[in-house]
Amino acid sequence: MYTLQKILTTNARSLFSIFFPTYHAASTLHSSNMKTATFAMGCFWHPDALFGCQKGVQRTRVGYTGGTLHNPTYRNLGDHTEAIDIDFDPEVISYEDLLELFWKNHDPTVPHKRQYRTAIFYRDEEQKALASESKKKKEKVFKNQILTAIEPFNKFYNAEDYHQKYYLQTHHTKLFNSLGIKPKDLVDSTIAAKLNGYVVGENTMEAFHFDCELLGLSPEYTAYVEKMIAKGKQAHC
Ligand code: MHO
Repeated sequence: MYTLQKILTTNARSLFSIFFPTYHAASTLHSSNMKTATFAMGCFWHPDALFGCQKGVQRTRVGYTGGTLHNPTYRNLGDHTEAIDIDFDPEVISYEDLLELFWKNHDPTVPHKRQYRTAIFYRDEEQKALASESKKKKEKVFKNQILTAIEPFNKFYNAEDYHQKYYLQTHHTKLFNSLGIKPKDLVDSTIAAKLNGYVVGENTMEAFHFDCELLGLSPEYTAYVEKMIAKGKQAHC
């Protein structure tokens, strides 16, 4: 329990996390309504940013899946593929919405080595049906053959900490350090997922302003993120 004295001596961010626990730096999921989607669409840094800042996405992890090697690493990937795990609230963003973003943000007709192949790893029969249906629809839109594999989800291995929220960690160090989040906690942090997307222009100013207060950023960092969004899309893999 927080005593009044503790509340008065605590800093603004901790206060914020008392009132908005889901946005706490290392928040964990309590809602039984959360679902997870898993996609592969090339280098995983960009999808981490793209999905992380969508409304209704609680947290993301980049990692390796779709293969058989135990405990793969970036340097020893075996037969795995770079992928993104997305925890989302289906009442705010649907699996269909996520699929739309998936198709729109890579070219599923271009062949790549297994590390970067295009794939949807479904976690239940409903996701399988929705993924197959949307692939069929997209076949009418794309000129070339869609190469996206639709496979059952098996095991997801988190990538190394330095790959999580890569743009925020690597290119926006001052902002990242100001959050006081340890690299190992980035896979659980909603605020890091959001900011990692906003700093590379993956969502609109309007969406940021909606999130802004909840993110609890100082005016200085709010202005910084606005400047980044105004630059437009900046994610490079
Ligand atoms: N071009 C990037 C790809 C990284 S990605 C996580 C690199 O070689 O560093 O596969």
